[in-house]
Amino acid sequence: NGTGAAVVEAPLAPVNLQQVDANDLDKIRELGRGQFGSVWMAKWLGVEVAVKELLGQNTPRARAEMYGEAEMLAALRHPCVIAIYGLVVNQEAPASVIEYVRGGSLKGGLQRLKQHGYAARRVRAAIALQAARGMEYLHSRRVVHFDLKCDNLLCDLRDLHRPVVKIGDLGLSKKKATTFVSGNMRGTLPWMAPELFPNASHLEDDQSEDRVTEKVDIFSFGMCMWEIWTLGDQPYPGLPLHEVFAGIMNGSLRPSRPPDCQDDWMEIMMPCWADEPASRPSFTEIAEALDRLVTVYE
Ligand code: ACK
Repeated sequence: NGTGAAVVEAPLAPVNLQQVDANDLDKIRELGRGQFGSVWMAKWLGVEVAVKELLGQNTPRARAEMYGEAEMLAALRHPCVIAIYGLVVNQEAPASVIEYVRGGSLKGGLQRLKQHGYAARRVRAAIALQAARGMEYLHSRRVVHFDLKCDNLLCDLRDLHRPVVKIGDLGLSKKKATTFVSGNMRGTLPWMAPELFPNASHLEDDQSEDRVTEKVDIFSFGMCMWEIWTLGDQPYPGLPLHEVFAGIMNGSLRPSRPPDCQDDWMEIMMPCWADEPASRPSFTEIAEALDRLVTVYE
């Protein structure tokens, strides 16, 4: 540019986050791969951590997304929300260093409980309660998750008297601005609230945008409660995606009552799926109801 000054390439790593030296990280084993890259169990100066590494699509856009998630996590602190420790910047693949949760995804944790034939109601209520508390906190900080599902929750279920559940993946979360910009699909289909679909049924475009609020997470939470009760079943097995899409949008499709599902569980879960977002409960209400259930099921 003629001035001799270095051209700064956007995006920059957030400055308020600890910079982790790649040489201090001892990668132990790969936990899994997502679209974005891979997750490792590692030791950072001897302490167990999880490292989320960008691979393949190490583009400015992917980096911006990772930094955005890291920055958002750094501003949050709650026992039911994963903690971030820092960012690795001195290696080719950018990576974030986050809290390691021993049981991995809640989806997997639930399915392991099912394999072991374990299904105490109280445990399920306690698991749902922790997820609701984490979400209550996110909403109190005006963060909307947009992709809440048991795959994106982390758990430690070694002690079933005190199960640990944390909101684990904020890749799609956004601080809710007063005006919401939509247009691209966000979320995972069977978990997505009807107002998230483009051209939602009878609504005008700008009307449907107004309808996208934090209540989309409540709809998804209802799906999580269904996953928790069924110990990790997949909603609508075998139903073609276009039918799921149409059914959620026109309100005719909601998960059926799981066999043996208690009325008091249904009474918390069903209102989450109200067509009208404003009719859905808040996470505070859900958490209070689940808290009572934990005691009732004792
Ligand atoms: O079910 P899993 O073992 O739990 O498979 C996925 C995999 O990495 C890819 O996302 C696991 N995972 C992700 N983040 C963490 C974390 N912070 N602690 C422990 N496991 C994690 C997840």
